[in-house]
Amino acid sequence: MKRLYSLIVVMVLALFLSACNKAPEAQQSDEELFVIGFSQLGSESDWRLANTRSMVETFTNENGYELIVQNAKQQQENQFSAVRSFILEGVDLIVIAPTVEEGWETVLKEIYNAGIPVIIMDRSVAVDNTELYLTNVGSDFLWQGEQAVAWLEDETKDMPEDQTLRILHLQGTYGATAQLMRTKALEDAAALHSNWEITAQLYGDFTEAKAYEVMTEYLKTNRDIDVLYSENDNMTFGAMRALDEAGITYGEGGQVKIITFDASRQALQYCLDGLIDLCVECNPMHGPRVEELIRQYRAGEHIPKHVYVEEQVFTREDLTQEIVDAREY
Ligand code: GYE
Repeated sequence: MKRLYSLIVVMVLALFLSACNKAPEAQQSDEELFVIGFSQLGSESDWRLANTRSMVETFTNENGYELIVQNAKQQQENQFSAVRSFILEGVDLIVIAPTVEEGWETVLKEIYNAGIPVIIMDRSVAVDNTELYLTNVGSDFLWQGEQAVAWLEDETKDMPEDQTLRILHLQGTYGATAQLMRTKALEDAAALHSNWEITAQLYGDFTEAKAYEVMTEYLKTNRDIDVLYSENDNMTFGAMRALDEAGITYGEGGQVKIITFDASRQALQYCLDGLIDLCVECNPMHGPRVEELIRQYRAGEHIPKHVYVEEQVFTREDLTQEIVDAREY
């Protein structure tokens, strides 16, 4: 009995000591890590995968962060649930890459009331009270669309006025800033040029599979296309496959001029190979930019309400194999 008693005492003591040893350590590392809840809208494109990678590679434990990533699979409701779970977990900051612009007011207020700062990344949110988020970091999507349109104007400047330029327009997720602004640039330009005709607007939801499907269907009855204006690279790849199968040529010397957005490595390669005419850059490597904003926020520094990324356009003349190979995404 005495032996058993001392054994219990030893065990309890051992447990106590190990708890004493471990507790401060665990507490310390928990305290050190800055916890970020990241609501990523989906994994619909190469751009998106690169964007997620950039965030994961930036916000590592070694860098002092814990990143909780939730993939919303292109559904805004899933983003709402993700954000609410972040509030319950009591994260230090929330990053949202919003699917669409509308519908955020309520959930942003919930985050605000919980006292958690929010950074909007990539696309924007349409809310009256911009105090509900710290900042929005992303591309200037209207600028991108305007670059595409300016290039097309230049390309077609010698076209006779009575000849129609037939533009097929592949659109991304309706209501997403990237869709709204790229569409606006094209529609505004088409309204200014009496001989530009948007012959159809097809819904590709920013995915290769959807674009392939709608293009295949469309090409069964319509083959008169001069320009394909595609709102992202993956839709372009799907469209190229459909054009191939329909026996319609494109790119340099082909029937259809192709304009694409993102300028991912694969698209640049096609451009260098003469299959795509214009790549408008959309840079997904936001991790370091978001980190810098978080650093500024934690240091109590002033943060601009909107941070735009500098981007460029590429035609074949701007590219070499080295440039393509060095592309990060
Ligand atoms: O162009 C597209 C992605 O919002 C910038 O979304 C992003 C767009 C990008 O699916 O590839």
